[in-house]
Amino acid sequence: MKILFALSLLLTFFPANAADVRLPDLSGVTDKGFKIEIYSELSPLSINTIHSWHIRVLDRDDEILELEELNVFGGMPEHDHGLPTQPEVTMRLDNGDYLLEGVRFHMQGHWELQIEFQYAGVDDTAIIDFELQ
Ligand SMILES: [Cu+2]
Repeated sequence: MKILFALSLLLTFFPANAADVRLPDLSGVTDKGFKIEIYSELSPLSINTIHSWHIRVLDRDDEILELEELNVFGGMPEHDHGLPTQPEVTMRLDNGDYLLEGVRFHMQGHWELQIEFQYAGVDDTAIIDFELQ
C-alpha cells in the first residue's frame, strides 16, 4: 500500500518523459569521480514541506550505477545541527534512481548533504552544498 502510494506520487511529479529532460535540483561529484543527481519532488526546494527525492548515481560514461548501499545525511554546518527528519532510501525505481523519502528542511540558509554509498564493494562519498532560500 505504501509503495502504491509512492508510485502514484511519482507519476504525479515525474511524468515518464519529463524525468529525463529535467535538470537536477542538486548535483555533485563523489570522491571517486562518480556523478550524483538529485531530482526533488518539491522543486524548487523550500522549507517545512516533507517530500521525496530521486537520487541517480552515474559513472563517467553516464551509465546509472546499481549500489549496494546508499545513505543520505544532511545538516547546517554553521548551526551545528542535522536534518529535522531521517530520510531513508526505500526503493530502487525502474529507471535506476533511488527513492529517498522523508526529506524536510526547517531553516533557510547553507545546508550540506553527505551522500554515502557502496558500489562494487567500495565506499564512496559526495558532499553537496547549497543555499536554501
Ligand atoms: Cu540551522
